Amino acid sequence: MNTQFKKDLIEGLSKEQKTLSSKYFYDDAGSRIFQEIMNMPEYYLTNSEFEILSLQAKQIIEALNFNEPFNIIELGAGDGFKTFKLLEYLVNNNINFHYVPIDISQGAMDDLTGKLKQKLPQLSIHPRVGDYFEVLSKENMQTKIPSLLLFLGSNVGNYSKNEAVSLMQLFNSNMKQGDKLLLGVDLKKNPITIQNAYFDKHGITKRFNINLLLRINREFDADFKIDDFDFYCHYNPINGEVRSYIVSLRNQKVELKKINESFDFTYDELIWTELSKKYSLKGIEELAKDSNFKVENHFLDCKHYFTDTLLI
Ligand code: AVI
Repeated sequence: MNTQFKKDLIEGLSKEQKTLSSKYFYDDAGSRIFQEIMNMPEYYLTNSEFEILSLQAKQIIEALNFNEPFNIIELGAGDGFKTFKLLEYLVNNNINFHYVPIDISQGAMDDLTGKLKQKLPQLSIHPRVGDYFEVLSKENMQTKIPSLLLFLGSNVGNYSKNEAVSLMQLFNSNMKQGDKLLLGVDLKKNPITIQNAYFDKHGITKRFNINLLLRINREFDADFKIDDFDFYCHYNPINGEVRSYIVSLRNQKVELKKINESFDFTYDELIWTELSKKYSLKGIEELAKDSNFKVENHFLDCKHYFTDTLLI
C-alpha cells in the first residue's frame, strides 16, 4: 500500500474542512480522463500552450543563447504532446541537443518514447522514470552542458503560493550556472472562460474528481457510493484561484476497511480536491523573485490566455 497516500487520506479527511489531494487523481483511469480534459475545446490551456511552442519555438531557442550541445529536461513530461513542436523545430534545424523527459509513470515514459522514436527518429532521447529532484541532481548537476528545464502545462498552478515558491527554489538548487527554466503558466482572464474550462458542461472534470473516490474504494477497500457525491468548482477572479470540490449529497459514513478507518460526511459537506491558480504577469514576476529567479521573457499566445515564461 502507498503509505504516503494513506497518511494524506487520514489527515485530509479528519480536518474540519476535508481535503483530498489532486496529486492522487492520476491513476491509469485518471490519467486517461485528464487526456479527455485536454482534448475539450473549453480547456483552452492545451491549445494556448501548443500555439506558443509551435509558433514561437525559434524565438524561445534564440532567447536561450546556449552553446550546443545542450539538454532539454522536461519535468512531468506526460505524453509530451505540447513539447513535440519544440523538439520538431530543433530536429528539423539540425540543432544538437538531448531530450531528457522525466515522469513518475513508467507507462507514460514508454508511450512517449515510442511515439517520439517513430515521429522524430533522429532525436536523442534519454527518458528517466522517478522523482524530479533525484533525477535532476543526478542528470543535471553532473554534466557540464547547459540545460533548459521545462515545467509546462500550468502544473505550477496546482500549488499554493508558498508551495510554488518552495518547488521553484528546489528547481533552482538543482540548476547549474547558466541553466534556464521555461515555466508554463495560465493567466488571469475573463472569469467565464476559466469557469467553463473547469466546470465543464460535458461532466468530464466531474468524472476526473469522482474517479478519486473509485481509486480509494479500490485501494483501501472503501465503500464510497459515488452517486451520493457530486462535483462543484468555482473561480475567484480576485485571487485567481479555481477551487474544486466533491460534495456529499447526504449524511453518510464511509468505511475504509483496509486501514480500519471510517469518516462521516454531512449533507452538503465539501471535500476540497484541487487548486488551479491563475496568475497575472506581475504575479509571475513576484513568484520568480521569491524563488531567486529572474524573468527573461514572457512568450504569450495570441489571445494572451497563457504564458511560457523563460526564467534565469
Ligand atoms: C494538471 N493541471 C495543470 C490541471 C489544471 O488545469 O489544474 C489539472 C486539471 N484539473 C481540472 N482540469 C484540469
